[in-house]
Amino acid sequence: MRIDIVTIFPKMFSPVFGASIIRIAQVKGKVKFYLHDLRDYTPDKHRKVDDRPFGGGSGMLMRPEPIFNAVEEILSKTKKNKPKVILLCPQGRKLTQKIAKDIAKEKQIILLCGHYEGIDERVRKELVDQEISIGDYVLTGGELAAMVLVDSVVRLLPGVLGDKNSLNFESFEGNLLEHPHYTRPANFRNLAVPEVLLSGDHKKIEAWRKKQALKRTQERRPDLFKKADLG
Ligand code: 9D3
Repeated sequence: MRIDIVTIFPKMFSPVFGASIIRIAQVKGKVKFYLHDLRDYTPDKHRKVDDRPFGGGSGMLMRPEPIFNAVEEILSKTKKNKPKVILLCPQGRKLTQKIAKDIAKEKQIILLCGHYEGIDERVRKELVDQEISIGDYVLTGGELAAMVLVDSVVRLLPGVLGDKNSLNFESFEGNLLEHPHYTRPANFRNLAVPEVLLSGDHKKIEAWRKKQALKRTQERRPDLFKKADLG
């Protein structure tokens, strides 16, 4: 998969893309990132990317011209991939595992990181295919949201994760939270691991885990529990 990112803070991405699964995915050739500094696409020597809103109001907006220039240049080189243009913004659909899975099927995506109070509406109308938010809290810009989206998508690309952590076992797949986990030692500071997990009785362990997962989901995420797969 090819991921183009248009941002005024390209350097924010280096540490995140240079570590863990996202780094491994690049080394394995499963994903390639192209970071584009939005200021490189401004026509003026001040490299200005924002301006005041028509009609008044506080705060600045992102100018349309640099964004159009950036996206059009990327498209002119990669049209054959039919890339989807995704804007990270507070007004978008809230990111879910389903959305991440759908995006993971794309050959190429172009991520636009919003900033300031928002972007000129003509960008949305003409360039953007999909708007995504990562949740109902206020971020400073779209960069961290883009990184969250990238993380959720890249780990779904075929061959990125080993079979060990294969995807079916993950939380949210059956709309259940995970059961409690324990590792060694069996007794840590006089805190014991539940007896059943040491019993070697795999049927009993499975039943215990399922019960714990259901209990947790009911207590913490009643919204998920309603949809849960109650075996
Ligand atoms: C005061 C009104 N705010 C709109 C809800 C203004 C505003 C807040 C934050 C405008 C832009 C931003 C910057 N945030 C993002 O670009 C953003 C975001 C977020 O703030 N929360 C969750 N997901 C996302 S994706 C992009």
